[in-house]
Amino acid sequence: MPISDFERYKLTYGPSPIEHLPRLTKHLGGAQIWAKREDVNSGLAFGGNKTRKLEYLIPDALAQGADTLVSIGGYQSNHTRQVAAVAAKLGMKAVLVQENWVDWPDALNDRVGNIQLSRIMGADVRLDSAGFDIGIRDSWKKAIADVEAAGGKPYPIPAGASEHKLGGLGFANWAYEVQEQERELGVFFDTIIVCTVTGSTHAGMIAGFAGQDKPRRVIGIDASATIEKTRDQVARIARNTAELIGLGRDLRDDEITVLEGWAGDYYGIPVASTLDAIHLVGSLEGMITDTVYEGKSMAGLIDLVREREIPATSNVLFAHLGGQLSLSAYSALFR
Ligand code: 1AC
Repeated sequence: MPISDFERYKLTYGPSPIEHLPRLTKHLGGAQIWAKREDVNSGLAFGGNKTRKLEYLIPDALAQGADTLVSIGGYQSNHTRQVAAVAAKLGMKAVLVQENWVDWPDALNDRVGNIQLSRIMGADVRLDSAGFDIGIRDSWKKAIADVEAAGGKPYPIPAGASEHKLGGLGFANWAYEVQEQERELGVFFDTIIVCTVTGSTHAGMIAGFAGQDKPRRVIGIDASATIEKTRDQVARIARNTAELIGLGRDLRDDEITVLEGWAGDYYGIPVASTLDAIHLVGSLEGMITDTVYEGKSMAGLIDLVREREIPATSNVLFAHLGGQLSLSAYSALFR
């Protein structure tokens, strides 16, 4: 059925703003660069891309009579922070498995930033020593079973909401929101740049844009450093989402692009290009990006624009997904 027929529980302010980045555009000397700001999309603990996805999961959770959202991520997961906020707002409980996804030596990595906010919002935060993996984890299944054993009604939400059947809908709808904003702005964004790790943000966009008349490039920049897993996951979720919203055809392989080259060796560990990108957009535009997600996708955008892989005639839309709340765990890099 069309995306407009899916039930949506409003957690965001409405369409997220799109703004031109004139100083960054001038500095790079090529394509026009714009940003769509999911980092300011909601008042719920600073929002972000997962808040938009949760708008489509919450009606299902409520219909099932769930009382506890059970999810998983790294210590500095933005996703689990947004799950905690939504649970608090709806008077539900949140159980969050927080794995040691990033081998990062900051002594406050499991105390500041996202995880601090989740604790403030009353979530049951369970630290787990397991490392990074975007797949389904036993620790999460155990947390779901624990809630059931205690007489609760869990609603399972996998990492990033990505492996959830409705996880792609939030960003399929984003594609239609962009189309509407293009009409108002009188601009067509021929290229979209988005950070991709667990995949459903990028996959949802691919499915949503595939149903529109004018073709455009939706470029995912890998930040997982496990590129094959991310590519497979994006393709699978994009195809499932396309079917769910009634696209009526299979997605072509050339509609699914995940580029590597900016993740470094590990998820969550910034490299020189990440830090350069963070400083550049911060100093030119006052726009804050982070070491895990948007610093890496912005580094990709900068290179693609500079190298004219994205032509100078293009209008590029950078999807800011709101990863910056982990920055305080990386303070040593910004002294
Ligand atoms: C990896 C899903 C992810 C997060 O914030 O936990 N983006």
